[in-house]
Amino acid sequence: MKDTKQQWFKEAAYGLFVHWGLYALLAGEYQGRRTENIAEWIMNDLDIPAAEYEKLAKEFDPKDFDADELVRRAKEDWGMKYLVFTSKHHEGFAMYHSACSAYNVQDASPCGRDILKELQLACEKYGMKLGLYYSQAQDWHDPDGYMHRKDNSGKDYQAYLERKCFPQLRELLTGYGPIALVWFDTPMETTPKQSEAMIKLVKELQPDCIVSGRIGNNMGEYMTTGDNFIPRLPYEGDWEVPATVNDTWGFSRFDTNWKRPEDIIRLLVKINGRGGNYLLNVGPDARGNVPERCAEILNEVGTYVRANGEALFGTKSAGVYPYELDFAEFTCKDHRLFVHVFAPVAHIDLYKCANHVKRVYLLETGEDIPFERTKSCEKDSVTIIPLPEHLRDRAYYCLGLELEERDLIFEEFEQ
Ligand code: FHN
Repeated sequence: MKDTKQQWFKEAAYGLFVHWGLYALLAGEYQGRRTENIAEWIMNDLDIPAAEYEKLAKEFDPKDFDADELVRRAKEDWGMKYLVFTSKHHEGFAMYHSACSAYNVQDASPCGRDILKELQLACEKYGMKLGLYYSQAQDWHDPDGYMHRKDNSGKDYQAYLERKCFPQLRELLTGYGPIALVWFDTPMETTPKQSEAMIKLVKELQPDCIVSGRIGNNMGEYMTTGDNFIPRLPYEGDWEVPATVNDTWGFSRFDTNWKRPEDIIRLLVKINGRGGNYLLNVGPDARGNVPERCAEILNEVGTYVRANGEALFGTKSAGVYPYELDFAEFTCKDHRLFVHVFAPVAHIDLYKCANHVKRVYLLETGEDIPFERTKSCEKDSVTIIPLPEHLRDRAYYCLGLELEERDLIFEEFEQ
């Protein structure tokens, strides 16, 4: 079972992924050709030669980027507990001031700023955990870094690791304060020995820094699901779903396939209810702005998160409730069951929950809601919660049930 041994991660529930790099300048299109894949992959997918792609650095000048404002929004408006930033994505460009590669945001672009340093300071100010995405195997700029579905023969990956990956990890873990986690990604041909060496380096420099599931070789300290994939059942141990609000990670001016705020709230609750964390992405544009629609969606989700934080942060897996309910999802804590209600209903009948319910309340106000515990004709335990008038036409609110027992007790199917 995966165990990060870090309480903050177990309780975090909801985090912000930030994918930002030179690809934001192309925004999904290069010389009139649109990529059909995620925007940050454009260099690989449209076969842009490294010598051409690197010229983008000369145009990168994100005058609007305000690290303080981004972190403030993530913390205060969106209700997130940690932030993971692409310090170097597959394109190979370091979004921090790297001494071991001149291909970095401070030295190679008119931007001339250390973006990561700005984020670090903002995270410290707002009490936000800072994690770093680092693409350890794919590096499309380095002749020895892997590409995807291209000819990688003749590449000396070990040389790449020693020349760029390890030194950059060292810089990242010594120059930017406490790093909560390193979000390795796409291990490709990384051997167990190489994964081990990366972990050793991380732990030597920062023993509390967590290593993501994508380190490869099943050596991660938590399970990272596939992108936008949710395990159907609760998963024991620590885990996280990396996910997008539209379909791309890096900014694309063509991708307007935004999820609805309601869908995101449901996904968050589903993931938390199965014991995982939701790491939701924004892809700022080349000037450093989060797309407006994306921010609006996160604001709306944030309203739910802030009103119902008690039922999200620090929750544990709610197990498998025996019945399919289309209007609700559960999260839980010791002595608490939380019912997140997603559609207007007149009453909630919780069949087969054998816990002794002591109190039912509306999370957002603390208002007591009357309820009745009884047995059905089939002798199932039932808690019946007739909803007060003012809730009957509402959706997207949460009820808390105080339980005598620490854990949930669901009855089996038997006749
Ligand atoms: O290739 C990357 C992709 O660009 C993005 O960073 C996601 C985030 O989980 N990870 C990889 C694909 O799984």
